[in-house]
Amino acid sequence: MSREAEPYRIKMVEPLRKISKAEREYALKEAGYNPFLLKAEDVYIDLLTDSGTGAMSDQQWSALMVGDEAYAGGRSFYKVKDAVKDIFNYNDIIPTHQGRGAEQVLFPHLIKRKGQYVLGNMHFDTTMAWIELNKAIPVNLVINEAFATDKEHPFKGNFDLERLESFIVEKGAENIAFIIITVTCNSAGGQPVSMENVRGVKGIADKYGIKINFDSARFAENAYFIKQREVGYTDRSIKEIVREMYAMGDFLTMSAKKDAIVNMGGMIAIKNDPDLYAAACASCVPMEGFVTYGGLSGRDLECLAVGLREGIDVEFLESRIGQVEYLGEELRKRGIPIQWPVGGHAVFVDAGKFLPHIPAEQFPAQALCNELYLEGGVRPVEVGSLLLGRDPETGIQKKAGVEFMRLAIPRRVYTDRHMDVVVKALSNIWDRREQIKGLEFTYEPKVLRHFLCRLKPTGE
Ligand code: P61
Repeated sequence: MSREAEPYRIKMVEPLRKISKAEREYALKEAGYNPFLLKAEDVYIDLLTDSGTGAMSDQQWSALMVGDEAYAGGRSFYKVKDAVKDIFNYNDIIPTHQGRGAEQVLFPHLIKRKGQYVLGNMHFDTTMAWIELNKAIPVNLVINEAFATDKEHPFKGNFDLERLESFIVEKGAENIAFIIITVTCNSAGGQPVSMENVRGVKGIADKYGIKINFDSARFAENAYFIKQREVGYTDRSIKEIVREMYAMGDFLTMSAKKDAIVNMGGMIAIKNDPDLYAAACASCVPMEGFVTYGGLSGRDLECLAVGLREGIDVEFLESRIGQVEYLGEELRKRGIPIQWPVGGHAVFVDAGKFLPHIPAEQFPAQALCNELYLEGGVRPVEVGSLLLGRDPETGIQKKAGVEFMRLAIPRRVYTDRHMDVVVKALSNIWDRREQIKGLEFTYEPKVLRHFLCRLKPTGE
């Protein structure tokens, strides 16, 4: 694959430190075999997440200085509002401190009663948590190809439209609170949703009078894949693709820490529904803050307005997704099983296939995360049964479609040489994979347990 060089040069650097293997062993044990509990200083290459970990540009850092810190009606709010109108063509915004803040404020206005369903391609964990906390039931209706990691498919984030419609017919449209289209589909491996599929979802939603929310953390990466892979979009700009797509939705929730390249921030945007906007505003004030800052300082909003525009730059997207592809291809060449094609923000390693001797309830992907830390000082994250948790009603462990270890690449932060370190470390583990053990709990919190749980290797 031939790639252009990065469309930027580096103006500021941050030193990295690599501790010894003995120190890593000690640190991991102290962290209860849960990489979330490691000190970041003890990590060499941090691929836990692409969320809030990107490098801001000189334009963003200088925008910080002109932030308007007025409590109400600040200038910086209007810059974000203008950027959202320009890129998404949605009229109203409510800033929030991050993506889950947006979910917390908006979802109670969409879920009318206990037991309603929220239909998604695949809900991310915090989204699922907010749906469940509002006493609704999240349902995933992604196509089966999403779980066939070695099967080529350009849009593995797509909804299974037949299952979507038959679910609505079976349960009754009045029992569906709303639909969420997550772009890209994080839990399936950062996999995109095609424009054609969004059109299909919109057709069904209109037929049954159901509203559509876009979970928009990686909206620009999704648009880039449409430009690359979908017939008729090659010559369209990223903004044109985003506008066409969002014309089919009613509102959006966004974690701005991903494609909008800020360290903290999120928002709700509403296309054209003054009543919903008014209701969400009324909740925002006690939960997040006044409606023109919603948990963010004026300087955060300034950076966000700039980041939204930088995030849709096609040369940047080409370089960013090119780096993720580079990592994926190097691993695949060595026979390491990954979700293929790779997603926009991360390479997802199929840990179930990597460690077939470890059963799901002993969390093979978490075991692989730990091993990669021990081997190379690299910190990935588990996206499998540990993250999925238990059924809130029965307490039974849910089983993930695929046990993924995610290598999420922060934006504009690491070079390809860092990717080579990851490839080497994972290849070394591949050669001795039979020796790796599963894990069991020593402490298991009830909600979103993966963040704070403690584990130990089985039999130790
Ligand atoms: C991530 F380990 N994602 O991918 P907030 N929607 C979507 C997300 O990807 C998302 C949110 C909403 C993270 C952060 C993260 O167990 C974890 O700004 C598609 O994080 O509130 C977040 O946005 C929520 C990492 C979240 C985790 C939960 O890394």
